[in-house]
Amino acid sequence: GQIIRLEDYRPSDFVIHRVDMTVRLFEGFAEVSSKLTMERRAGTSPSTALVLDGDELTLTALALNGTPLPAERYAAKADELRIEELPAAGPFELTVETRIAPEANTKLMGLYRSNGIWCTQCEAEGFRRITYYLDRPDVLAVFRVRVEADRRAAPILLSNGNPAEKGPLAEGRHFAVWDDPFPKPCYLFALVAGDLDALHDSFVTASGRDVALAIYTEKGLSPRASYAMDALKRSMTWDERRFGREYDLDVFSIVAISDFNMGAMENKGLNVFNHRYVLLDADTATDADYAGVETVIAHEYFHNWTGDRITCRDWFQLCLKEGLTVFRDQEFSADERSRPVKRIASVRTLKAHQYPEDQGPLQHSVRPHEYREINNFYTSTVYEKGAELVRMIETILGRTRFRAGMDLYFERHDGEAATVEDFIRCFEEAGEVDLSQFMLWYDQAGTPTLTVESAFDAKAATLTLTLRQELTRGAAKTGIEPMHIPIRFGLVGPNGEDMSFETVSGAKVEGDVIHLTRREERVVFGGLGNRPLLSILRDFSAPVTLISDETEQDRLALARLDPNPFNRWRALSDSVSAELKRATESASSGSASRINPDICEALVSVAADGRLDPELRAQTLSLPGESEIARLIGENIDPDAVHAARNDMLRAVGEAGREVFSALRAEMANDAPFSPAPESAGRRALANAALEYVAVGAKDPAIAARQFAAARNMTDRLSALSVLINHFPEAPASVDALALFYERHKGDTLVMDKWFAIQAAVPRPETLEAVRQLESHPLFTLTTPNRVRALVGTFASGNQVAFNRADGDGYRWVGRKLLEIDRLNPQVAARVATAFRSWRSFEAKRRAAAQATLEDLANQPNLSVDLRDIVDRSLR
Ligand code: B3K
Ligand code: ZN
Repeated sequence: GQIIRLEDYRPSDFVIHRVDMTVRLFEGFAEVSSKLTMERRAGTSPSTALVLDGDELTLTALALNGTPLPAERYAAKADELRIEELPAAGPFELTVETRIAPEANTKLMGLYRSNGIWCTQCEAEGFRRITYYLDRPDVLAVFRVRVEADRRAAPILLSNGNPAEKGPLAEGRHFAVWDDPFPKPCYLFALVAGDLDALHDSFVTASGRDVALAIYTEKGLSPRASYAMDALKRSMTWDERRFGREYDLDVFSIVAISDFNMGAMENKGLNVFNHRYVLLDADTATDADYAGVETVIAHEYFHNWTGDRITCRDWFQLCLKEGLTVFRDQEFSADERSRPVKRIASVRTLKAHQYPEDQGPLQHSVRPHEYREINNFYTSTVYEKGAELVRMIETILGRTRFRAGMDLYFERHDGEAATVEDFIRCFEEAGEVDLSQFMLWYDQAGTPTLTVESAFDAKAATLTLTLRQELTRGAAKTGIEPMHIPIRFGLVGPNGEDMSFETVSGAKVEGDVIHLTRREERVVFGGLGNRPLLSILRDFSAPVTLISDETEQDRLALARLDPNPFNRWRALSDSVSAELKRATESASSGSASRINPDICEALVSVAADGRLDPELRAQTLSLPGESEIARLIGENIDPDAVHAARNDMLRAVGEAGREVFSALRAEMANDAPFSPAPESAGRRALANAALEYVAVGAKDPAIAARQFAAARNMTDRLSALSVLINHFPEAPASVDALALFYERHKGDTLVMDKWFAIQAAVPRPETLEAVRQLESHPLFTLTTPNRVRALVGTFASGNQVAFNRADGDGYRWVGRKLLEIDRLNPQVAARVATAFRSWRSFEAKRRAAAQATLEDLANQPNLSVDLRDIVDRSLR
């Protein structure tokens, strides 16, 4: 594991124009023959050797222009093929043959087999596990791929691009040839072969081109792909309308695979998905699953332009495709569903995942400067914070100029491997703005703090804001310079309308955006007859930590009056957070405290407000999670106190809103057949939020048990089951429900993942023992990433109380599992290990225990580069 640095980037010595590949699949092995048409790059010295990347490869043949190369001309190692004395100028053909073992590939990178299906995952560096190649994103080539396999084992043979030829071969075998006319880096290569079912459909693009759509699944599961197909077609339409982007091949296929390291992969024309982001129906999937499928389908499809047509020059530019594509999928969901609800959900995700990352030892900038293992940088900083940066550009430019910048980007860089600078330059030109200061957002890590003080002068009729930004963490490495922070705002009058002001001076203000560009600036609004309520950072216009001098009273007033729905939510949720923080502090000091009834009342009245979208009400009612509360406290955290405080609040609100919540459950009930539409999902979300308050308020599992028994869809069933086992873990009703759930769904892999996960999430120390039992359950396996994430991942990242048990046993158990997982699948191990990232913020005893486990891991001789990188950085 060497350190790779952005500053060391230089282009490859050779270029590859085209790749003609034949992959012959057999039981137990595969033969790969790849003919590379390549050339020395102009300016490369004629004596420079060609060094192709490999990873656990065995070379079986090598030829130059059709003639086998003598042994002294090359050196083949598992991780590198070095060839000397290649032609000084002009194209040549290199034929490289390797033999690989997909069945033995437990890392699930390269070509592997999942439930009998041959499939590939090449991003970031998996292609080098298939054949020797220049495995870097700035080497773009056109691919023609021939796949051969036994006709019975693999009636379906797929690769990127358009179908070219197919036909029979001797001995019951057959072949198919695929042609991808768009030059691409090898990380976008894909191959799938197997006995698959398909759901077919079609799409006509804006310019009238016919596209054949297909979603391939394991046998018998294709009916469950219909929502995914619908989401795909909506994504295609949306990208035409919103960004003018049409699809460009004759076919677009998605394959759902059960063993997959992450969510999905945007291979050109042939996306490969973790089946959890494809397969859905009312009986097995929750509303959250439906929303997740819609998002991931859209995300991978949008990559066709932001990722495939325009790719990244090097892996440091990862946010160029990922941040931008997350921004695009968030916009899609906002347009398809409710914009404020989507914004609230995205901000909650950002705070739950990216903020702790940015505030702990795994902190890195959106564009990292160095890495040991690139797969560890597919992080929420690159993805979610990366999306926030794109959103800030839109806020700074306004929607029209932002679109012009995107148009320029597509036009100028189509077919290229670009950089963040290339991207930013398009907006500078199209928007006629200087974004050089804005670039700091890409290179300075950490969450800036934005402090806002306001002073109203009645005599002068002015409101003066003093705005200050501060960035502390990451300072040593990157320096800290003030950034350009766009702050959307409004001055809310007594009747809940935005007041207009007559004059403004100080920092630059454009429309409803203040541009803070210095460490500290003032803004003075004049001509204000009475004191407005300041609604600041509307729609969360910048990813900062906001500290304002607003009072509790101001917040509760804003929660009622602010015309900006996001900030109404923000105001109340900040009150709730402050109260939870206070309650936690008094719980850890052992003193009893009462939850502020005003806050409970405010929550109950939002719940009862029939003018509000049910899903928005559900969002408001959903309290911050325990790790979010812990993050707000920041140091010396006692997770048991956090848990107690959060439960006290649930109970207090449940008691205060007893009638309202019961009435809501009845009002939101729906006899119509299941629909995944956002309106129906919103009603279920509100009803299920109410269920938890009713059950906790009444200290009675019976209501949840009844809902569990009567439920006609997975959302209602799983919500009831979670309330039962989280709040009444010992109750017979809970034990029975868990067993019934198992009996009903034990044949369904995706539902069994839920069954493992909800048990791993039960917030009490005893969950460790439960999880250790589940480890020996016949359905548990360490070789399927989804199952590992469901049990070990949920325990480590989704269960503050049990993972951070005071005796350190939670850490030790996860540490042992990490070693076992690492031997099979380093990427999954590394991902699970990030659960330790906040270890320094716990109280001393836990801190010491976590450190001991991490040090134990660090002292292991045979850790993968992936896991070692996370462990070392966590200890740093
Ligand atoms: N680009 C892939 C992620 C690849 C992860 C490699 N370790 C999926 C996505 O972001 O769309
Ligand atoms: Zn992506």
